[in-house]
Amino acid sequence: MTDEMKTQAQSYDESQIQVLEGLEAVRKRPGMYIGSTGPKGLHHLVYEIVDNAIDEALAGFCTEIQVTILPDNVVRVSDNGRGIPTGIHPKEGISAATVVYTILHAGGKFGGGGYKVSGGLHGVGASVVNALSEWLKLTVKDGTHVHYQEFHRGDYSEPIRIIGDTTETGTTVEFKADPEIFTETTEYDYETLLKRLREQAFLNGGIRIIFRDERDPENVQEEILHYEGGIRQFVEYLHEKRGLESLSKDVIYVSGMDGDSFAEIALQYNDSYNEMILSFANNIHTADGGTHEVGFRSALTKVINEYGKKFGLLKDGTKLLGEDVREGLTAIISVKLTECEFEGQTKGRLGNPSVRPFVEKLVTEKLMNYFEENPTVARAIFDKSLSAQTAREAAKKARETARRKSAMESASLPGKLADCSEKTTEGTELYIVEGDSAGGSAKEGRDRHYQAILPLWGKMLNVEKARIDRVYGNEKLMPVVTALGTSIGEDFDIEKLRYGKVIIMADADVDGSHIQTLLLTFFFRFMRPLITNGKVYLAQPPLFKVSKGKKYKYAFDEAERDKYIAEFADADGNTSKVNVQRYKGLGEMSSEQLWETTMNPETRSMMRVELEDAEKADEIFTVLMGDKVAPRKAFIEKNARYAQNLDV
Ligand code: 1YM
Repeated sequence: MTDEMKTQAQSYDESQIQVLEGLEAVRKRPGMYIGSTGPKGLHHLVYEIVDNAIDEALAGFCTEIQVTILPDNVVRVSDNGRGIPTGIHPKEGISAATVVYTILHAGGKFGGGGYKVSGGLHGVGASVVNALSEWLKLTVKDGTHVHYQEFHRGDYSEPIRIIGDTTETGTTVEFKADPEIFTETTEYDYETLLKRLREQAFLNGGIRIIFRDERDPENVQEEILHYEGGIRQFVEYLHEKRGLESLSKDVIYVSGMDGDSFAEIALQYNDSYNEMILSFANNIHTADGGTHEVGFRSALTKVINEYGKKFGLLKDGTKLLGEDVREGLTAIISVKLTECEFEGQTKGRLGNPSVRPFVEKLVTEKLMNYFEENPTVARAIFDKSLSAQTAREAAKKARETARRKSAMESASLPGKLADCSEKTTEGTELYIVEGDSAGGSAKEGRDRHYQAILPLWGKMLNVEKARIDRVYGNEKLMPVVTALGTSIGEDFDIEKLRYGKVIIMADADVDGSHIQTLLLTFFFRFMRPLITNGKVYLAQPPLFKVSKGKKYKYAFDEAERDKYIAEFADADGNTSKVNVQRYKGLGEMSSEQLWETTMNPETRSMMRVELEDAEKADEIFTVLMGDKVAPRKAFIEKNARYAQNLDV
């Protein structure tokens, strides 16, 4: 051995020890590095690797990224960048590529220059993915050679080596998540990955991401995500997907720099009453907003008010509020900073103080210019805001009337409500029941001590097509509001909820799911904390009664029905004495049956409505309850499973 070889071998051993200690920490507390070891953490592995490829694209060296889910949930990420450097790292004495994949926090320290723009949950990157993978294979092409190295749970037995020649450049990583770590599941969800990759393609306009799912060889899926228009196309995509009509043809786009900080904003108004502002900092979604969003909002309010003042269009002495100018707005805000400060419990809020005045000034100046150059669009936006203001004032009047009325009638409950005798909320339940006949059975069957029944009938207001002023005084919805006691919108107060649980009981048919969806839309838009506090449930009435003689069982789907038929069959499999009754509606059940199957807390099964993803839920409600048929049809065809079993 030469002296040089000796020192190399020595530092190789030293790095090996360091590697094992570092990666051992990751395997001991994976949650600290990837947030969780559930599905979220699993998908995070892919994002970490993809982020490195996106960084390379942002540095201007890579144009295409391929992400493929292979059979057995192996993931392959490949880019056509420069390839991770493979030369000996001066400090560690081993290949830089090996350092990146084995030493914690290695990622951004090399190279320098330019900002590290993308980055996952904690930006620790490749070595964390390696530590949490059963195996990982790294291939680097540097235009001359193909370099290759393999790892097992972050550890390696052979250094990186040359396995061939090439004229190409790029990096390919293939890995299999470790089932010892991801005990819940190692299966990737196509839609989850697609959504995130699409988002990255919009945020980094021009990059081409090719996403493939090859897990089922019979049914390979491929999606090419390539948007030259960047976040402008993101806004168009969000409108199209929801079947929303835009107020003007063009998406408004502004961008600018302040020192090393970059900000860009794309916005467009649509014909709905909802606002959707999605903000990002260094390509990370800031779900709880932050300084970039605050800057944008105040600029928007200011510019539209200025416009009104300039042309004398504002009603005397009034001002448009933020909520007025954001009605029907879809906006994407993306900032890229050298250093992001993320705040809050889930690190979902951007904290950097200087970003607020930067974005505010940028949007104010550029939007003012835009309004001057595009007077027709400016006027349409102003008029829309003004109509929102008018509606807000009407809602205020309606609210005051509703308040005065309820004060006068001192909590007079709806006539149709059969209240429970228990006066505290403890253990009490309100059943909202479709139809008078089912309501009758429910009233008879219930435990009147703690179960209240509110029957609903007839066609209900679709709140997706109405503003709050129409909810006040609506004869179908107001009984629900009064029975719950909480009021709606800004006035909503969960402390005033009169029951412990709110249970929607509807037929298991098309009309039933329609009424269920209408009520959920209403709760989602006007009483959202009712859902986020886990107060809303869906009753699960059985579909079949399978009986033989005096024995019977209730079945909640076809599979269960067939199971019970088989159970009740004679020893020789004869089912001629088995009787199957199909319930077409709640009204067909006797009050005893309804109690036994759907209302008795000891025996019933219910679904709790949870809000896993408010953005997704928003989309579902817009598409399902909005007035465009084509996107709804597409949605239902694609999500037949979800549409039947709405789990918002
Ligand atoms: C499939 C994942 O990791 N691509 C990738 C990573 C790097 C580079 C190029 C790269 C970066 C730099 C210089 C630099 C990384 N290199 C490093 C480190 N794709 C993927 N493509 N040359 C190449 O940042 O200066 C870390 S990531 F540290 F080795 F330079």
